[in-house]
Amino acid sequence: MEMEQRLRDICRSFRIQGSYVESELIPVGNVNKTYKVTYRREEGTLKSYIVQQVNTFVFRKPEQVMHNIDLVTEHIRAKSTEGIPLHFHHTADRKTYIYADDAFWRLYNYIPSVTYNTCENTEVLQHAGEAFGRFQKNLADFNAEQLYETIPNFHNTPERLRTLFEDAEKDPLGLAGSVREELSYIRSVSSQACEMARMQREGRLPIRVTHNDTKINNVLFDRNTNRALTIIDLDTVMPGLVGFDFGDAIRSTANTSGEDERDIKKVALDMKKYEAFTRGFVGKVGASLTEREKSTLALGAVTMAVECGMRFLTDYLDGDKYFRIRYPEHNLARSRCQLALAKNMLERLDEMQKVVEKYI
Ligand code: GN1
Ligand code: MG
Repeated sequence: MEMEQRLRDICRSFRIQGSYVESELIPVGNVNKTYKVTYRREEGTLKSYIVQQVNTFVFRKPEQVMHNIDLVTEHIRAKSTEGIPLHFHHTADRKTYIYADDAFWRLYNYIPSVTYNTCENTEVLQHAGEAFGRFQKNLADFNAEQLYETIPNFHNTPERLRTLFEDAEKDPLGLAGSVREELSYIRSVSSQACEMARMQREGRLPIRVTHNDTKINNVLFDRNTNRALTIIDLDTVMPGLVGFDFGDAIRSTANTSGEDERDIKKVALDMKKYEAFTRGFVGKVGASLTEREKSTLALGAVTMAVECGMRFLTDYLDGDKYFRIRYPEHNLARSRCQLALAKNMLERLDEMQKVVEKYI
């Protein structure tokens, strides 16, 4: 009851019209707390909203997160012709958030839909690729300098590499000896993994708006047609490289196994899934990319797999403080899986790039 009153007060702050009907906690995500709240409008129809409490431990500057989200969603909403755009409601003083009882809240439109954590269906994967490609395309004319870097150095691969080797050197838990093989593999591919960061530094790749969490479970699909309706979880929208958004999607969805498969013999790039996502993504955004961007998409997938492998390994060496684990060596297993995937992709890089070119 107490929570219900709180949600009603929040809805009033966001100027929701009609009478309150019900609310429910939606058990999604590991970071924020999400509620679906339903109102009956004056004419009798029901309308639902997502009311979300943002985790301010993870997002230390939530106003900056909302600044980014507000600009990006309004830009997309102004031109969107496909799907259903996200719409963050504003308060009377034009803010997309409120503080209530020391918590940080926001409210956006509820979109009836279905989501997938993993996906074998290549048609759905193509639709996911189209959704992320459309996101890029809609933001191709958006000046990324307007955005805050809400998590500094998020995809600064050389910095991630430095951190890993520094932590392996300090070795607070005495684990470095057991991961020598992984460290030496990472060193052997570090130049390739840092190549895109180098190009970025030298101004050879344009800075765009990137989503930075391009997993398939962040796409809402139409229940009946399986077409993508919108992309959610915009908390990490920041300036970045298009190849990283593409690459993170490939790393997470086009693996023959899960992200943390312990039997690395099972880990490889699934070429069918890769082709399906690529077809959708490149088909939507390919024409608005520079030649160099196009030529680095496949490398972006390798980069993201190595970088993710480094992040998991760093967290393992540091005592699992960042990623939630389900068993003691979970981060090590995740790291090995990502590195095995990177290895397989590096062997097939030309083949991967050919698929990109096929759909440009
Ligand atoms: C984290 O928590 P989740 O699944 O949204 C991480 C991503 C990693 C992913 C790996 C803000 O995302 O960068 O790719 O784990 N997000 C952040 O599973 O660090
Ligand atoms: Mg996320």
